[in-house]
Amino acid sequence: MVIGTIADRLTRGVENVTDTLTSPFTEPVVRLGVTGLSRAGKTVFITSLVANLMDRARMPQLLAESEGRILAAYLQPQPDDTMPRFDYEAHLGALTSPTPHWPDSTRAVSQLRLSLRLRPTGLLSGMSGPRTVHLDIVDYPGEWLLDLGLMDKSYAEWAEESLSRLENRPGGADYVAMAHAEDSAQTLDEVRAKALASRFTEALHAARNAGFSDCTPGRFLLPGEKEGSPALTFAPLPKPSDPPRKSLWREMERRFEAYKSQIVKPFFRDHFSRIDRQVVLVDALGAIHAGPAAMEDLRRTMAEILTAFRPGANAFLTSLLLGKRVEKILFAATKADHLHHTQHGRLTAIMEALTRDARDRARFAGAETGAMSIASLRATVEQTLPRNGDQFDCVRGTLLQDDGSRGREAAFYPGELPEDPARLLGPAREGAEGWLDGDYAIMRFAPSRLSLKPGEGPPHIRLDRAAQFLFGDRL
Ligand SMILES: Nc1nc2c(ncn2[C@@H]2O[C@H](COP(=O)(O)OP(=O)(O)OP(=O)(O)O)[C@@H](O)[C@H]2O)c(=O)[nH]1
Ligand SMILES: [Mg+2]
Repeated sequence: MVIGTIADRLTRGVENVTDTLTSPFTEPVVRLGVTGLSRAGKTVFITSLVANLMDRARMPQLLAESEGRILAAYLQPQPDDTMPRFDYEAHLGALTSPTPHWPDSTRAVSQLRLSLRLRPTGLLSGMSGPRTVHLDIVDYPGEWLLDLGLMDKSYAEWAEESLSRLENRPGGADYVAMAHAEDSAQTLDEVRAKALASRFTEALHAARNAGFSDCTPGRFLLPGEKEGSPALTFAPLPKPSDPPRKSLWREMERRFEAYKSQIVKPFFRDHFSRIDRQVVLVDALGAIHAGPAAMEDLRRTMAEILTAFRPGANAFLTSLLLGKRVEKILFAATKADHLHHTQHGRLTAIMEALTRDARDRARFAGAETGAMSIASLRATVEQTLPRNGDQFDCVRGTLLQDDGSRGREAAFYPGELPEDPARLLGPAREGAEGWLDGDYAIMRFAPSRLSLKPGEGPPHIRLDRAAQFLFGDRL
């Protein structure tokens, strides 16, 4: 255990040294992390960002582009042999096909390297040739960050906490009863272990669906490629007085430790700790539509996820990062094309309020933070329509049917977001059942059919500003 920790530190230390030693001579790399809860819009964000960096006519707010300094952008082979490549071509294919559709849900970490050739700036610009900056974009599920809290816990501690939490949650009592009925001092029986793990997973899903966010282990909700392995086949059990070796309890303990060391730790060590810039995507509109409970859950989950960006809060992470930190974090409310632009400012204010605690802490840790409302792929156009003597600022697009097919075109008015975010966050915190000021509707729009001119990427809202905030200073 101790040896493992020391060895980890050494490897990380050596990596840091080589990074700084070679950086003046090799080409600089910016590692951009893209995260968010499931369905927040990560895949569409990365796909559209890359497409718009390759064809930049829609990126005027990216300074290097407006100053004419980007000479070329091209995809490179994957720098990490062990990480799956982000399937850019398939996702872009879905969005730009003659019957465009949203890309499939993704379940694990993946990465893509985009390289930019830049005209040099500064005093020596006349004397040196173009330089290259590599942008490594890493897509990973926000749910995985919830596991950070497990690293400083033993199995016995975690099991006790989990059981007492589950007791009062919908769908939890059944599992707790099952766990207490189990004689965990008996020798492990794999069939029992599997049954416990699967009932426990069901209980976590039920809690999650009922709006609870602290549902660890995160991989039980989003398993990634390790689904079914022993490290994912454990569950919390009360500790018997003196559990013998090879007993069910001891085996669960061993698997919990394996989960930490073989699943959680490699993710933080190999991927998370190397991120320089981070964008956190949030489907705030979806939560507003779903009501106060969903909004409050989103706020709590975000606060929990974002402790990962406050390294001092966790001993494990502190030892891994060795002082390195994320330099910039952007909190972006996605799918802003569901709103007329006159409401984007309000959505941004809600986003800021939603992540206020977390942003204050991140700032304290030295990272620059920002909030924005964006649409990675604009699926609507704006339209103002008269109704009952009033004017309504609507958006118009092709509706997406429940079966996923394209429906008719329609104009849609989502309701008016309050100017003061407290009008939403206050009732949410207090457990209100519905919004006071009426409902916020949401439609699912299908991506529009695109007819792009040469040099044009897919239509978006503020993706260029997001790019400028995240890595514009490095170009
Ligand atoms: N209108 C609109 N909808 C969007 C936009 N971005 C994402 N969506 C919607 O949100 C859904 C989820 O987007 P993804 O990019 O797949 O989200 P994700 O975070 O990668 O989801 P997982 O891979 O399941 O974790 C899409 O299928 C779209 O319906 C956008 O810019 N505009
Ligand atoms: Mg995805």
